[in-house]
Amino acid sequence: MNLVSSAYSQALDVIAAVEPRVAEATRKELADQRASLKLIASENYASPAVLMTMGTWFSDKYAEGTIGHRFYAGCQNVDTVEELAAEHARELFGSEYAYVQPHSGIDANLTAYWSILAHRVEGPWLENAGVKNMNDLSEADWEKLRGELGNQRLLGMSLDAGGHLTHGFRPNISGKMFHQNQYGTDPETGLLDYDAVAAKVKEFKPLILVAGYSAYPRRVNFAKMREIADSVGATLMVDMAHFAGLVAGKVFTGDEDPVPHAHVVTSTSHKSLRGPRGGFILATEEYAPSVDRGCPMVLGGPLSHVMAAKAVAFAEARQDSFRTYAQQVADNAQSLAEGFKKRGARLVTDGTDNHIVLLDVSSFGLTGRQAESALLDSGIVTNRNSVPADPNGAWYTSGIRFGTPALTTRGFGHDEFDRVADLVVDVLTNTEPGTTKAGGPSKASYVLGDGVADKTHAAAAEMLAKHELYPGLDLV
Ligand code: DSN
Repeated sequence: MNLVSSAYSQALDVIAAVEPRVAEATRKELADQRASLKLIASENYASPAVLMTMGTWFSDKYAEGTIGHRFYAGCQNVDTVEELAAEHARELFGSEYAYVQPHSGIDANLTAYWSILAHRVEGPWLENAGVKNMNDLSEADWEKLRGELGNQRLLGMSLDAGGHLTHGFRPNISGKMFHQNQYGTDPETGLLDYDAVAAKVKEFKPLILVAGYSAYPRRVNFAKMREIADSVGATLMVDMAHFAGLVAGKVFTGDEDPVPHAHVVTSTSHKSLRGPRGGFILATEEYAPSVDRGCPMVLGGPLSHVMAAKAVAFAEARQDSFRTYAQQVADNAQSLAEGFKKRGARLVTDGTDNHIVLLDVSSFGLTGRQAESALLDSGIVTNRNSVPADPNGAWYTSGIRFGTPALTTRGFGHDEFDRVADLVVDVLTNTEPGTTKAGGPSKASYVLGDGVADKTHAAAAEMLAKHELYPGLDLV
């Protein structure tokens, strides 16, 4: 038995001795992940080295504060791994500063927002009031400052155009703490219209312009977005959570690389970047001191075991093989999109040039919810997603979002993604909308044709068998 098999088998025995049901669910999760076509655009498979780094005693250590300046004693080893993660991130992305403490993408965005507010609003306030620290402000000044912080303008991409809910959408705190507004995409092409964004920025005059997306299947010109932000003195913040792997792998370079153009860049580490579940922030030197205040300003104590795993993942992403992987992710998305188009399916923006393909399933007479469920029954794991001006709203939706990072990690190539398109189209063609219990039209229920799920499972299993997840990992 190889080292990884033996390490995990023994670890599961240790867990089973305390709570066997957790050990069993963990084994089953591996089996389930191995047995399905994972096409969720925000998921991937981290390496055993990354996964194992998360399972250590670093989890037991409190380390609030920053490298070398902790609120707890005994953080010398946490300092080592946090500095390694930050150093690898700086080198990987060519950024002036990296902050690796955020626990998730939402935490990274919230930390970035407060850091920008601290830099742009609180800093000048303190200077005007002639005090060094917020705690030294008078009660009256405090009151006024609170009002100003809470009334800043934020402009981001709208959710149904592909933006993320943390970009000012109402159910998220960003939509409540800011005076927010959104830019969309061209109603005809579904593409970003930079002139329209520029006009909206001139009219709305945001303090923060957010670029980045979680469901837009195209590249963004960040040099143009910076020009637009500069036209009103806004801070450009780019959320690259989805495409960080394509930036790290040098698929997005020049104007498409956000790091040289944005003041602040936020990200997750677990999507196309293939690291542990977590977040991080890159920034210019100018913003670094306020981002560095993330914990305890916004964040709870850093997860030292995850920061250690970020260091391992970023080291992996600095290897040449990661560039090959990232290019394959983009090439496979092209193959998937072409595969859909040649079978008559409708795509938002008519294609892709990143890792996302957004299929408009209304052409199959289905809602996103119905399509997502029918695909899941057939062993194809995706998620439903709004399309621009979606008549079915954000819950039922009219779209299915596909992503190539996970199956590319398993070794799927061009022809296999064409076959995936074939299977998806076959399932959706053979799915009919169902009815409610009372017999009326339903946006959720569906009827899958006889034998379709079994046939698709069998075809998927054949492909998956050629590309085992974690080859050589055999649990005993
Ligand atoms: N959950 C991530 C995604 O699926 O895109 C965003 O938070």
